[in-house]
Amino acid sequence: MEPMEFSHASESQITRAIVDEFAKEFENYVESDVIIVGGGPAGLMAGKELASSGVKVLLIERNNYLGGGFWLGGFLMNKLTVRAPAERILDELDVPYKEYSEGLYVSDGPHACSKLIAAACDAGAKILNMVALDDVVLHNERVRGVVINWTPVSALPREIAAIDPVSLESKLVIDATGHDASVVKKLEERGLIKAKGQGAMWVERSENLVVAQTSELYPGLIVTGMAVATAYGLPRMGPTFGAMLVSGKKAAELAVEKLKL
Ligand code: 48F
Repeated sequence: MEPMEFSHASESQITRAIVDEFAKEFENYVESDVIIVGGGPAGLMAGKELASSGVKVLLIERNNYLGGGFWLGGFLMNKLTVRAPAERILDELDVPYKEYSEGLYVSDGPHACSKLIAAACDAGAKILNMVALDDVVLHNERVRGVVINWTPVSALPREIAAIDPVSLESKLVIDATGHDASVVKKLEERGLIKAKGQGAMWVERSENLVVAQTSELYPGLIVTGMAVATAYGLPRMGPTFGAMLVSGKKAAELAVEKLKL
């Protein structure tokens, strides 16, 4: 490699670049069309589809990394499965896969996950990671946004970190928090809905039902992915991800329809 010298930038310029750009973007996304809570396969897929349709969409993820359970597939083995016809979504994302048996496809978790993250970002979905849902904004029996705090703050006991969160407004919120169904639980705490909790493993039943029941659970709140199973009492499905991708797509389609009303 040729000898090279990096361009000049002082320490203060680097700090200013980060602060300026973050502040501008954060201010812009204080109001969005859709806020997605949770950056696993369902949330990322919904984010990609919404951004591709021109919707202003912000995705909040409490971890530093995006992707949820999509990185590792099953049993720490870096392989994930999808069943037909969800391999078509892997095609759309340009993810390589192998047909293991008729209608059952296997792919590498890191490859599939990084392609999905890149697709959501390329489409224009904005991401706030290390940010956790603290509560929902609720006006006149409709979800109007989310209350958030930095994950390190929300992870500390209240007695040593009494730091108030901030609120972000949106026309719709999507709960894509997986098994936790964190947004749904905030409504349940107030007695507004009753989450049924997940049933035991039954992959064939679960995948179809999760997609079928991806819906607006409460005015202003759409559920997708495994949060659907927790909300509606559906069986678990384990390390197969077709329903997560298809449910994320369906959640985005529902949101686009509702934004038109
Ligand atoms: O768990 P996760 O991957 O949910 P999903 O998209 O997919 C489920 C599958 O991974 C798998 C399965 C079937 O294939 O059974 O488990 O439904 O991703 C959920 C994301 O939401 C984040 C969490 O860190 C993860 O990345 N999350 C959960 N609670 C919060 C949150 C919260 N309160 N605030 C912000 N992010």
